Amino acid sequence: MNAASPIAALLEERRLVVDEALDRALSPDGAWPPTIHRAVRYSLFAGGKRIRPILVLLAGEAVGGERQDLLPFSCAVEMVHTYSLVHDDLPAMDNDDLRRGKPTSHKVFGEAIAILAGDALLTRAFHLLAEVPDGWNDVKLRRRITATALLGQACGTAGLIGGQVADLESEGKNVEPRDLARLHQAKTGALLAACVRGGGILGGAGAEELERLGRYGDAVGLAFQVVDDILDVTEEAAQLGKTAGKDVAARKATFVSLHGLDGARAAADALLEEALAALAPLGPRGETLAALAWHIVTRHA
Ligand code: GRG
Repeated sequence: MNAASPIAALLEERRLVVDEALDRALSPDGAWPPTIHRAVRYSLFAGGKRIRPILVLLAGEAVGGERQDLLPFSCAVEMVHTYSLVHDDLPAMDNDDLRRGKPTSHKVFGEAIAILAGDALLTRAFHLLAEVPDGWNDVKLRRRITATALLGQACGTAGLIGGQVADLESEGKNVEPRDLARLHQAKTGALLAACVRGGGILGGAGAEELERLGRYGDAVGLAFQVVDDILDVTEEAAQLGKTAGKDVAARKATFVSLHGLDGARAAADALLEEALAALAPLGPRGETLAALAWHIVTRHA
């Protein structure tokens, strides 16, 4: 992607907004006890792309939502995502040394603090969503509660955790294409889809708009993981900021191992088409989400 392209500028602007909100949502660096706050900030500000919180903002803005109503949910999804990465990198799981271009949390702070940093991020995400200003009306409260429940579902046993369990259990085994799609949808797709639906709900989407956003979120969520599978074999660690070639080394079933590189690219392209078709009736209001879908499918990191 050209750094001067409109989508690059838009992503950079939203990334800065999200980073500032995340900074405000956390205890300061020196808070007691210092180690846990250092560990939380180390992983959260290690240089993630912020795709999930940006999806929340763009989905909410597409239906006329105000940024201040979207930002707490944006921060919460990034906290949940970062927790999942910290825990996924632990020796008991993927046992990785590199994440977001830096040594993983357990390499820097030790395993116990890395586990607790993940726990702290997950806890703070839901704490933040429960912090509502005095004087909120029923409509705002209901939207916040609905989006929060959606996030809880996406990171529970039907989503992130279920997908991670299926992933761990699939290593070295023959996996059917349908089961792989289900695993990917749970491990990766559910959280990304919750970002889009949650953003839509918080932005005040009507039923038809929400249905459109939901279809877009499902397609983009799965496409994100298909592209992740492709990048694992086509890109170097320096580009990815994490160990490359891990899926092959762990004999993991991926879209590439099951369908080949061309098959995986075709699947990603088909999902992009699905996402764009879902947005089409939104007209110009869907343009930034369309650009983000295109960016997700054509990215190199
Ligand atoms: C530990 C409950 C638990 C779940 C772990 C997130 C996860 C499940 C595993 C990490 C490995 C992996 C391939 C996850 C799929 C999701 C994914 C592609 C994560 C990377 O997301 P990016 O590229 O990362 O958005 P940044 O660092 O840019 O935020």
